Amino acid sequence: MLNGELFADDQTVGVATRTLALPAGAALLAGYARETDAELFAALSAILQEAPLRHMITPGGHRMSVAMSNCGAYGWVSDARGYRYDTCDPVSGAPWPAMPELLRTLSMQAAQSAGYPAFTPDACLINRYEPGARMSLHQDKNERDFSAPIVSLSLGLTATFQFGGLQRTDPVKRLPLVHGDVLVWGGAARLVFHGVLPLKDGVHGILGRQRINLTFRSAMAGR
Ligand code: MD3
Ligand code: FE
Repeated sequence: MLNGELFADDQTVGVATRTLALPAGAALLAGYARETDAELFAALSAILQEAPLRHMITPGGHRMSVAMSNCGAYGWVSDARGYRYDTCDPVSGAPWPAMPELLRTLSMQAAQSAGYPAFTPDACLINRYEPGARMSLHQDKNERDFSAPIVSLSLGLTATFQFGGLQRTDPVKRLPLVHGDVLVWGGAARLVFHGVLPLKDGVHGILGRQRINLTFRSAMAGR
């Protein structure tokens, strides 16, 4: 194919086309995790048995449509008191499950390929989208050190990701995120506004009617 790859679902979008849309500091590793998807899914299932997905409540009192959990030394949590990173799962009171070596290594190797060789994650946020779930435009600012990139891994159904600039009102671009894609957001791209449009219904061969996104973060470095 002249401009990229044929995806398992109905979509054909070239890697070159998707890469062109990205801001400086961001990198797309298209299909990077595809060949390890079965192992990744097994690792994920074990984590979610220990720390089940739940719909967190925003400080404003809204139930998030995305269900979340975490692994690693720190987990991102939201409740009436605000957004923060915590060592323990508020549901069980226990520490978040450890980050499996497979996930840690994958995120570090992806960061290295994208030009961030010093990246070491201490947090992994797990986002589960069912049809209709969405994430409104936001910046990720709860981490201590914005010089560290965020590495994201998409599994399951394709989502439409959108990203803009450093102001909420800046124009946005859209980018399909496909099963196995890894994106690295560092440098000037680290603080851009971004979100995910409502997930379209569909069935994925491994994950069924859902999309799971993992974001690897250096959240509390220095603590
Ligand atoms: C660009 N997650 O968890 S992943 C989030 O698909 C989040 O679940 C989305 O936004 C999802 O905070 C998007 C891609 C991503 C993640 C973090 C970023 C893009 C980013 C941080 C800064 C800039
Ligand atoms: Fe985000």
